[in-house]
Amino acid sequence: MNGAESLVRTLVAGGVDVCFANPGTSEMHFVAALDRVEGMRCVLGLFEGIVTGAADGYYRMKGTPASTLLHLGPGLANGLANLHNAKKANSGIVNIVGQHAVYHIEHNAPLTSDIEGLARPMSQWVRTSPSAKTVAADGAAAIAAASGAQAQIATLILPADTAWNEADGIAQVPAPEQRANFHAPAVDVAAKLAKEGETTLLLLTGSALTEQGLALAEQIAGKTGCKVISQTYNPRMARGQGRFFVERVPYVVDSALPVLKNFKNIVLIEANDPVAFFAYPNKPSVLKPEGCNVHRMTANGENSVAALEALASAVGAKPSDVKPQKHAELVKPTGALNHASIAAAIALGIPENGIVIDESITTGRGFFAPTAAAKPHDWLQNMGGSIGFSTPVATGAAVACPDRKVICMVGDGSAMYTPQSLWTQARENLDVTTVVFANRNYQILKGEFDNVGAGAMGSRALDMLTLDRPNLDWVSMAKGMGVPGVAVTTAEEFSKALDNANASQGPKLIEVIM
Ligand SMILES: Cc1ncc(C[n+]2csc(CCOP(=O)(O)OP(=O)(O)O)c2C)c(N)n1
Repeated sequence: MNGAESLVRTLVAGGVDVCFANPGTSEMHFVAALDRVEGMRCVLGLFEGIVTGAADGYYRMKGTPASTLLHLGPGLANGLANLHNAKKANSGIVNIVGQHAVYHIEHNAPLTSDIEGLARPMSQWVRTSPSAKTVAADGAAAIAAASGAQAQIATLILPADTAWNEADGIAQVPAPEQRANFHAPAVDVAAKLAKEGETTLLLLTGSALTEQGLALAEQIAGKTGCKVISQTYNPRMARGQGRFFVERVPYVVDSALPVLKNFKNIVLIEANDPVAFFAYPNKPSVLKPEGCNVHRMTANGENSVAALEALASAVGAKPSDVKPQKHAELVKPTGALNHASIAAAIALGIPENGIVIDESITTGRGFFAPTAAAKPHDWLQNMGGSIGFSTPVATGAAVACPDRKVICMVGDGSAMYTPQSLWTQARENLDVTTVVFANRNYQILKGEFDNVGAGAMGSRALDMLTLDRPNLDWVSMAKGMGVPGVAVTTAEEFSKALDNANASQGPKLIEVIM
């Protein structure tokens, strides 16, 4: 068995049985090993941002890592933006990058580069395997680093000769770290603060946004009167009928400040201290009001559900303390497409147990409240702000959950970063409906131009923020990649297109012309 085969066998034995790949010459022995080893599903992405984003979506839905296969420094570099997003989402990925044979590196061939240097900012764990004898053990260590409570981006660099030379066999994966429990004294402090009622905010993300975590937060809020809000962006949130609806801290600074202004205490449950996405002249970076105390109850990797159970018990909260919530009614929209009618159609179009990937940018800013009473679903957001995240993440989520429908909502500007996802969805027959909001603008940046005080917009500046000349034709692009598409211009047409998409399995695209 050569090194590549020892690695693939170690991956499969260690539970990493999906590999999102875009290989080159230095990875050919890994590719060859796929033919000899049963049990590895290999999914080709036609750009590395698809590969790394898909691995992020896979982890968020499955809770265990997939592997990638990337081609030297440039392949890794193409995938870095979505690795950045995945790292911010605390996703685990076994990120495998090919390298020249060790003896070839000194010759400075065209593809030679500092791969470790490129990997480090977007990986918490980086190792170059020194020989075919060590590849299996290094692969096992990468799996352990990408799994468990503190899942990481683990980049394993695989020189070509370590792949083709003779190996010793496969390696056992060390037991990953278990999710740490929580600190009881931190819960005691949170209990004291929660009892102060509406001047205390529980700020949630991570495992606190599971159905179970939210149900406990709802009981605590019902009993004590404290408020519960989620971070602006969250890796995954359980939402829809029967689940506790929580608002998010608004993205826009001027909207976030009034939401937070009356809190004397913020209890962080995996969440970060609320800060503005960007700095703006004469606006604060820190969004909490002056004098507000921040207390951390749990950090990423800790068991927030167990901590919320302890908090509920400390304040005496029970299921009967839950206060009923009134949600926006679901009504089929008619007439023109606008943010409200689009939201109403989406709310009815989310299928039972659906997975929603949200990169809707300005079109979707108001989607949360109107979709509160949609069928139960999970909602995934971009944690790192690098656009081009959603269609790859949708691809990986669909691979992870073949029995759930994925709805990917994406602005046309964002969708143009990683449109190749559609080809992978067609090839793998993934159940993804991509909804592109074709406003033919970088709409958000028009607002940001004002917000940073850039002055009056002239025609050359405007040209940098518009996507016209020519207009993008999403239905044709989808067709070219094997995905059937339809363009809609009214609310009725949009609802019908969503119903049609839900009526059958497989990838589809809806271009919402705004
Ligand atoms: C990798 C990367 N490049 C550029 C940006 C800056 N940026 C943020 S939003 C945006 C445009 C988004 O346009 P679209 O998806 O059409 O949504 P809209 O603003 O029109 O709602 C750009 C270019 C970014 N966030 N990430």
